[in-house]
Amino acid sequence: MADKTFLNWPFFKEHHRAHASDLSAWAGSALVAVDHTDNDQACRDLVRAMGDAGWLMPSAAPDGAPLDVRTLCLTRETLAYHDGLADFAFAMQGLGTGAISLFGTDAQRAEWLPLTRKGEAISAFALTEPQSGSDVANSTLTAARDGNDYILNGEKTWISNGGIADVYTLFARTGDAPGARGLSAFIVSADVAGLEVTERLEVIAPHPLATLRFTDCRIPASAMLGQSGQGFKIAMSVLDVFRSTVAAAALGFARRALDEALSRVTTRHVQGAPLFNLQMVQGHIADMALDVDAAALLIYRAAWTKDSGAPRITREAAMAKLFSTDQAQQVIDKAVQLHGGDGVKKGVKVEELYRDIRALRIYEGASDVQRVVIARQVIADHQGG
Ligand code: COS
Repeated sequence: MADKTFLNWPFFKEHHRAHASDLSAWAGSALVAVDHTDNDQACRDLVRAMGDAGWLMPSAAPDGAPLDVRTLCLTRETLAYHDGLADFAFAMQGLGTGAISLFGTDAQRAEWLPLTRKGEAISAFALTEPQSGSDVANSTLTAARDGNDYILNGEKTWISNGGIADVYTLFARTGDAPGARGLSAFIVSADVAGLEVTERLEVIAPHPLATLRFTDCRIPASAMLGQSGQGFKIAMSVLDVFRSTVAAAALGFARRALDEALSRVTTRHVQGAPLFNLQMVQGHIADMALDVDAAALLIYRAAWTKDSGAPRITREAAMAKLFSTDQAQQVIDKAVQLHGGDGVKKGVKVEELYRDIRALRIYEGASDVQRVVIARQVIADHQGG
């Protein structure tokens, strides 16, 4: 039984506690046996089921209100506890439309957000390119102005939901300036002529993932999000919000690993006594519980800070993501170890968690990038102060 006492922390309001409790009850029955055989279909089904049940509503803000980061984090934590693919499906509805929620016009929000919040359209965030993952300012896909249109040419890769998305938030170079200042953000419907999926990528925790090629794709200038040249800042602002939620997903995986480990060490006997009686095992359990609580504190500190009106939570979100994803890996590794041979057996939950956690230390800003972000913020604060 997952520890819920953190919900009593002062970071939360009553509606957050009710949300966590209701979603947990829903997930406990709806996500017990998600069929992962066909991940595209599983994702579509999960988006539809979560949309029907109303759980996608917090993923976007059709009225332009700020996103409730605590609700996003609680949702990802809860879904990840039950099923990694359900968490992925929810997360992408948010990340894929985050720029529309935060920077879209009324008309742009009205076109897509009611659909993605009901699970009637699937969204994706198209930022990474073959030559630019961490170094976003080096993006090369071009959007050239042509009358009232832009023409897109180039490639994006590692695009989650690539191949099944209905709409992409795309970052492209509009040529206004070099580096970070030359990027702009666009809304691109998946049915635009000239957009093709050139490769489907297979990874250790399978989910829809693709490389996309844009060849002379014509999109209206009205598809631009925010102003020309604002793309980098839009991407970073969206990542500020969603990096905390990646941390929350890692926390959900870690909580589940801790629970699985507790079940194991209290029921498995060695030399006539439960494994838990061994002090070495108690040491592992203590370290796991400590990592879980420390991660939760960093995550909900970041989320509460943003919800309290902070314009940027770059440092807080980076700390939450770095610590929570790295430590969740440690927690899950210990859970596998405590399961002995069963820990690496297909179909055993901790084996699935072991695969699920790894990519979270890489996507939406690798651990190394988070260290760079934290160090830059700390030195800027020091010099400013
Ligand atoms: N919010 C708003 N603005 C931001 C910002 C943020 N979180 N972070 C940076 N900016 C602004 C800066 O203030 C700067 O503005 P000015 O030019 O007006 O001063 C501009 O954006 C450029 O910032 P910076 O100089 O820090 O850019 P860098 O090219 O050095 O990039 C890193 C810094 C590496 C931190 C950035 O590229 C990054 O986060 N990379 C990881 C990308 C990622 O997560 N990829 C995964 C894709 S999604 S799976």
